[in-house]
Amino acid sequence: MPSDPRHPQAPDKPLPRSLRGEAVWPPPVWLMRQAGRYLPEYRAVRARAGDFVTLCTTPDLAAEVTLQPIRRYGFDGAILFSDILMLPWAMGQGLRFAEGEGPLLDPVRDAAGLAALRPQEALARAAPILETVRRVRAGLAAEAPGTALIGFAGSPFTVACYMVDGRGGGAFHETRRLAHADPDLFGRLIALLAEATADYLVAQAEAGAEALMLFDSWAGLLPPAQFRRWVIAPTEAVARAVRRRAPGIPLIGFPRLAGPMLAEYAARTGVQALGMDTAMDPRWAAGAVAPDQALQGNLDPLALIAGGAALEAEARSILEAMRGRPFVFNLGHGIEKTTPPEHVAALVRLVRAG
Ligand code: 1CP
Repeated sequence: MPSDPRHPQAPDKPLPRSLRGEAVWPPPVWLMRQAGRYLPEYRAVRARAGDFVTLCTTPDLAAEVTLQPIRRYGFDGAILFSDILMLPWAMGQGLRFAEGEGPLLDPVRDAAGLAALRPQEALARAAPILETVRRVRAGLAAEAPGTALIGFAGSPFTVACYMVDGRGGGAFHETRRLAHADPDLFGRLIALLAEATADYLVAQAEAGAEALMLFDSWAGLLPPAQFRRWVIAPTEAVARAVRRRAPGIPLIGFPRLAGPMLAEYAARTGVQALGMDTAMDPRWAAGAVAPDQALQGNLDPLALIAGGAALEAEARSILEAMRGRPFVFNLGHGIEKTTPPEHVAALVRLVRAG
C-alpha cells in the first residue's frame, strides 16, 4: 500500500508500518546513535569535518554518516545525522562542542535572552539539514529501499535544559529552578520551542522523513505536576501540529526515565509510538499504553558492549515481552562509543530471526 503521497511508488516499509500500529514480525530494528564514534568510518568523516556543527551542516558529510550504519547492518530505520541542539543553533543561540566537555551554549535565562532568539529564521538557517534529509532519502531509494528515514528533534523541555543551563551533564539545576521560580518566563520559552519544533519536524517530513522522533531525554527529572505542564502539554501541541500538517507520518515520543508517567504521556500527548528507556519494564509498558500504540526499545546499551550470552538473553526477553504487538527493536538509550561493531551485527541477526 502506498504510504507517502510524494513517493507513490514506494512500498510500505516495515518501520512505519509498526509505528502505525501493525504487529510486524520479526520487528523492525534500528539503534539510537547508530551513526557515531563506535564506527571507524564515522570517526574518519568526523575528523575530516573538523567540528561537530560543521559535520551537521554539510549535507554531503551528514548524509554519508547517516548511511554508514545502514550499509553495514541494513537497519530498518536511518536516523538523520544531526543533533537536538541544532534547533537552538538555528534560532541564533551560540553553540559549540568542546572536546571532552560536550555541548556549550550561551545560556538563555532572562527576558532579554529570550527576545534575542530568532525562531522566525530557524528554518532558513536549518536549510543544510533539510538538504541532508533530501539526500538521505534519495540515497536510501538507491541503496536500501526497505529502510525508512527518521527525522527528529529534542522535546521543548529537553532542549530548554541545554538552552538555560548552557551545558549538558544531567543536573540542569538552573532550568529546573527557573521552571519553579518564573513559570511565566519559562512557559514563554517552552511555547516558543513547541512552535519552532513543530515547524522543524514538519519541514523534515516535507523533505522526505518517513517517521519522526521527539527526544525527551530529561523528562524524568520533573515531578508529576511539572511533567504535565512542561512535558505532556507541549508534546501534545507538537503532536497535534504534526498530525495536521504532516498527516500519516508517525511520531515517536521518548520521555526518558518517565517511569509510571509514561501511561499519562501515552494517553494524552497523541504520539503514535513510545520509546522505552533502559529502566522500563516492557511488559508493564505494554499494559500502560494503547494496544495500537507501538513500543520501541529498550536493550541496555551495556549489554550490547558485553555481547555473547548476556546480550542474547536480554534481547530475547524483550522480544518475548513484545511478541504479537506493534514493536520496534532498539536500545534504551544511545549506543556507547566502546561498543564492538561485531556485537551490533550479532544483535541484528538475532532480532531478524524473530
Ligand atoms: O564528537 C562527536 O562525534 C559528538 C557526539 C555526538 C553525536 C554522534 C553528539 C554530541 N550528537 C551526536 C548525534 C546525535 N545526537 C543524533 C544523530 C545520530 C544518531 O542517532 O545516530 C541524535 C538523534 C542525537 C540526539 C541527542 N543529542 C540527544 C537525545 C538523545 C540522548 O542521547 O539522550 C541529546 C540529549 C543530545 C545532546 C548531545 N549532543 C552531543 C552530546 C555529547 C550530547 C549530550 C550532552 C550531555 O547532556 O552530556
